[in-house]
Order: sequence, then structure tokens, then C-alpha cells
Amino acid sequence: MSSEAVHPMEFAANWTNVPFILTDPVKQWPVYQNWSEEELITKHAETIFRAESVDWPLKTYIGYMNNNTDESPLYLFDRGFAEKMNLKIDHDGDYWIPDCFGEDLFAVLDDRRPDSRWLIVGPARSGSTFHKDPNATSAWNAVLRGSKYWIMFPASPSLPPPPGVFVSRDQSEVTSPLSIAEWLIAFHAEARHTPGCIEAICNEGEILHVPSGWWHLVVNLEPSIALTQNFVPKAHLIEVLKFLRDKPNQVSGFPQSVKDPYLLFVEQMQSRHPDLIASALDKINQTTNSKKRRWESVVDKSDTLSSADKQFSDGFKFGFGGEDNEDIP
Ligand SMILES: O=C(O)CCC(=O)C(=O)O
Ligand SMILES: [Fe+2]
Repeated sequence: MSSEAVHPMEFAANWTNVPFILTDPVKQWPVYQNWSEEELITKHAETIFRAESVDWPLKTYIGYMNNNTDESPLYLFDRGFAEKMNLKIDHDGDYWIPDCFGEDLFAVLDDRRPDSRWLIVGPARSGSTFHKDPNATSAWNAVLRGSKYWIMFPASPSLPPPPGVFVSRDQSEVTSPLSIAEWLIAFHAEARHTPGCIEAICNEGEILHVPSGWWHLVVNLEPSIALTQNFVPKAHLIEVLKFLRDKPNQVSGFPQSVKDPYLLFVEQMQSRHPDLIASALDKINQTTNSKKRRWESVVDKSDTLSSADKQFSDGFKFGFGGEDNEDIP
């Protein structure tokens, strides 16, 4: 759709849980108009970028990218690109965050926010295996050159993970043992018939919205250059707070100096958006209390059950925790 179709208020009201592609804003960016492999090589041949576990000068990576037949090619995914390339991220700079996504609440963390933007470069066949984005953030992914195939599944703790993806009970480990190509051969057909599945091709000059919590697998259909950014819209504040509070060992990307990301975020929100954080914390406490009450009433009841009934109820209580099947803290 055209970005004029989505005002920040409309995004907040209707679109924060919906993947969509905008066809306009990227085409205005100077980086879209100017960047190509040749242009980047001219300016940054010796600049070091991270490609999975290696740090290579760009000229080495582009050489590899254009001359390999690997099934799962090495993927350039660099979080320090803006500083390395001296980019200005602003309306009068090299590119800017499209207005429609509204305010990013992690901005209150200033330079203590978790990693939030990446330059992504890779040949055809490279891509990202199934994952959810970190810290319950949402994201956008803008294709400057090439095109990407996306397959996505909705955020819902009561739905199983996508076919061929295995998640540990506490969701801390995701195993997708297959490469992208193997997954496509073994599970693509089944996945496309799974309720909730969404597929898209994001073409050059387009930008795709990835809502918080959505599973996604992405594969480059041609050699591609993309920029991505993760953000916290108001509508997902509660999910992000719960993630930081309840899954501290899954929280990622914060500077080492940040010892308690949840506390830091709450404190910064209290000084910059006091009403918003007060009402979010209130809502979280209300659901926690009502879950606790439901839990206590089941445990009370199970004290008075016969031993056969009790066995049943003990087995059953693993799945208990409300519709969304979350653990009770
Ligand atoms: O362009 C891609 O490979 C997708 C990147 C992605 O999903 C991410 O940055 O989280
Ligand atoms: Fe992602």
C-alpha cells in the first residue's frame, strides 16, 4: 500500500499486529537512489563488516557473494554500519524511519537501547531461518536492491511454532535444524496450508512491517541490500515489559553496562512517559493477579479431589494459565 494510506494514528489503531508492505517511503531515501554494490565498493572497499562469524572488508564479502554456489551462503548482517559508513539517519540525511510507525519507545533508553538496526547484504539463497525478533520488538525491513521472499506466522502463545521448528518449553531455545533450502523442500507445502500463514515478496524500494512476536523466515530471491530496524510501538509496550521482566535470560542486545534492562526501561519510561508506563504496569498487575486467583482456586479444588481426579488435575495443570497459556510468575 502507499504510505499516505497509513497515518501514525491509523498504524497504532489498526496495523500494529498486521504484516504489510509500504511501496512509497524507501523510494524517497538517498540510500535507495544511490546505493549499489559498485557504489558501496567504491566508498567502503576496506570497511570491515560482520558476516555471521567473520569480519571481512566489504570487497572480500562482495567478491564471495558474487562467486559462490553455497546452499546457505554467508550473510552480511552488521549492526555498526551507520557509524562505519557515517550515515545520517534523519529526514534531511541518508535515510529516515518512515513516520507511519510512530514513536519508538526504546528511544527513551538513548545509547543504552539494545542493538536496533542492521545492514543486511547477501546473494540469492541467503536469508534468515525462522525466528521471532528480539525482546518482543516489532521491526521494519527495507529492500534497497534485490527482493526477498517472506513467510510469516502470527504471534500467539497458544499456536504451535511453524512446521519444522521446535521450541523448548520456556521458549528460550528455538531449533530449526534444517537450512532454509532443506526447510523449503520438507515443510513449505505444509506451512502454506497452516492457518495464519502469510507469504509476501518485498521488492526493491519496498518496506515490510514485522509485528512483535511473529515468526518469520526470509530468503533473498536475488542479490540483495537491505536495512532493518527494530522498534517498540505503544501498542506492544506490555509485551515488551513482560518479556524484559519474565524472560531475563532471553533478553538480548543490551550494552554490557545495563545490568537490569527491565528496571532501566521502567525508570526511563517513568521520567519520559509517566502516564503510559503507569497504565501499562497497572494492566500487567491486573492480569497477573487474576491469573494467580484462578490458579489458587484450582489448587484449592484439587485438595478436595479423589486421588484419581487429582492425578488428572495434576496432569492438566501444566496447560493451565489462561487462554494464552503463559507461565504464572
Ligand atoms: O532480511 C532478512 O534476512 C530478514 C532479517 C530479519 O528477519 C531480522 O533482521 O530480524
Ligand atoms: Fe527478524
